Amino acid sequence: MGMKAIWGAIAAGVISSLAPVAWAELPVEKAVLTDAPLVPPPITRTSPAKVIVELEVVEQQGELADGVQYTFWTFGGKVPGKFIRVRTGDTVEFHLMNHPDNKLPHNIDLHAVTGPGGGAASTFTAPGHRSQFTFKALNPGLYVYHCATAPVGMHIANGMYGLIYVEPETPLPAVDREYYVMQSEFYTAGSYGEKGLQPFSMMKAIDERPSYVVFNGSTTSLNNEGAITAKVGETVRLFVGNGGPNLISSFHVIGDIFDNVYTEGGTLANQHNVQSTLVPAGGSAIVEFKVDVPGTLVLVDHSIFRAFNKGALGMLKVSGDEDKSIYSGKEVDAVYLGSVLDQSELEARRLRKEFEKTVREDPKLQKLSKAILMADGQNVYSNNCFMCHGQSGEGVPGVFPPLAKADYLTKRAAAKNRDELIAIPLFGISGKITVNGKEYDSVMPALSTLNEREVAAVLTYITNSWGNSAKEFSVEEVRAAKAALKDQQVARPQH
Ligand code: HEC
Ligand SMILES: [Cu+2]
Repeated sequence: MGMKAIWGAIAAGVISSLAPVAWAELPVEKAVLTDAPLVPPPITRTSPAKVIVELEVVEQQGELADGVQYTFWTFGGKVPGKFIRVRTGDTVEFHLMNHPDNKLPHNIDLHAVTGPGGGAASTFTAPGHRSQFTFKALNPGLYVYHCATAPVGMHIANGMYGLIYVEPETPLPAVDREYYVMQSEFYTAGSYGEKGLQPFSMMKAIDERPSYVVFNGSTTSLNNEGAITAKVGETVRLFVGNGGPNLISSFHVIGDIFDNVYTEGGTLANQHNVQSTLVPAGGSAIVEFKVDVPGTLVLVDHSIFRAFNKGALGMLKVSGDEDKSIYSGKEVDAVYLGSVLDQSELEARRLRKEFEKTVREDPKLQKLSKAILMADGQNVYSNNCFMCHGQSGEGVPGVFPPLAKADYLTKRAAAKNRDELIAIPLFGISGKITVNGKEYDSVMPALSTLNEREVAAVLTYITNSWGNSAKEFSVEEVRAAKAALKDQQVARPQH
């Protein structure tokens, strides 16, 4: 075709659709893509651009939980996939590359796309190939993208999802911190915590019985070193996604209240002062809050067994100065007998106290005293420790160290000077410690409400349960340790 013929064809509208004249006039830029929990910087442009997005599909093995491996299928090498940020009106030239070492074809359905399959129809790509298509980001909002290759559920269940944020023309108000948090479930053949490389279970996925519910692709992603951070007084915006494939998230941050919620990832801050917000499978939400006091805020799916038994737990560590007018810490801890206790119950309590005292003071009854310490210790444990260390001292992999058959504990319980162990409930413990070969770098707060007898009881209990065994801790031993440790504590950092 000669030059004249080409212009003639354009004029006739024949090949105009192949020659994107308008696009050529737009400034061209390459999208900044980030791995969770990071978000690309806000867009400062005030007019549309042509944005090039290059996303590579990688099938690779990674850690789903401590000692638990999984073959993830990823957009960009991690779960969730890279965060993409464009602006309303932008023309997005999308390149999908399928790594030559991969075994399967993949594609991408971006919920931000107006067009067949959200792009899936144009991006079906075999291993070692690349596809390209272009779309105009017509609607602002926070959108999920995912693979839509059959069996779709399996591709999503293996990790193929992420978020694309289409900024409104008038951006949301500036905040101090923005983070990317995406919930999803994993359906492994083994149950929660079962070690080794875990295959995908189609049966569990169909039955919607996940072994894992996690934030950012593993039980440990958002914990300890992975925790997101902020300083007192700052505003935080979380871009929250839910890859599913099946469950709806009751997203909640323990210890704060959402000042603004952009429900379902839309552009309207349509609710204020919210405790938990629903995030649909294949949907999103934007939440904003100011952090007012220091401490660790805990991100959970408030379908709470998912948080404490399946991994849907993350941390936002807030540093800065206390404000006792907002949060005082515990102010009163006194005996409360209630109004319903009748005289006989009070009498029973008095007798029990008297009995315990007699037992303690009579050397012949010393043997019994351990049994009583154990019983009391079990009580103290279920009121103060089990929520972190587990009902049977099993801990939570990567988050809370175990007490059952824990070398850290048993070694110190057998030592001549057991002050180091006694210090843990009295003053808390933080920083790097190694328990049974696994490193923990977290914070256990001081349990300052426990009296000396309760400390002795709970230490006796944990060092003589679940396969542990040690000499009992007496009240006298705890009292002496407390006195000796008190001076040292002044020098220690407080958490
Ligand atoms: C809020 C959660 C939490 C509570 C409640 C809690 N702990 Fe801990 N505990 C931790 C964390 C986290 C660590 C590890 C700290 C570190 O990494 O330095 C730890 C460490 C320990 C250790 C040393 C490590 C090990 O596994 O042997 C002992 C012993 C211990 N805790 C006992 C207790 C006892 C007894 C109670 C109740 C009186 C208790 N904890 C309550 C979170 C908690
Ligand atoms: Cu796929």
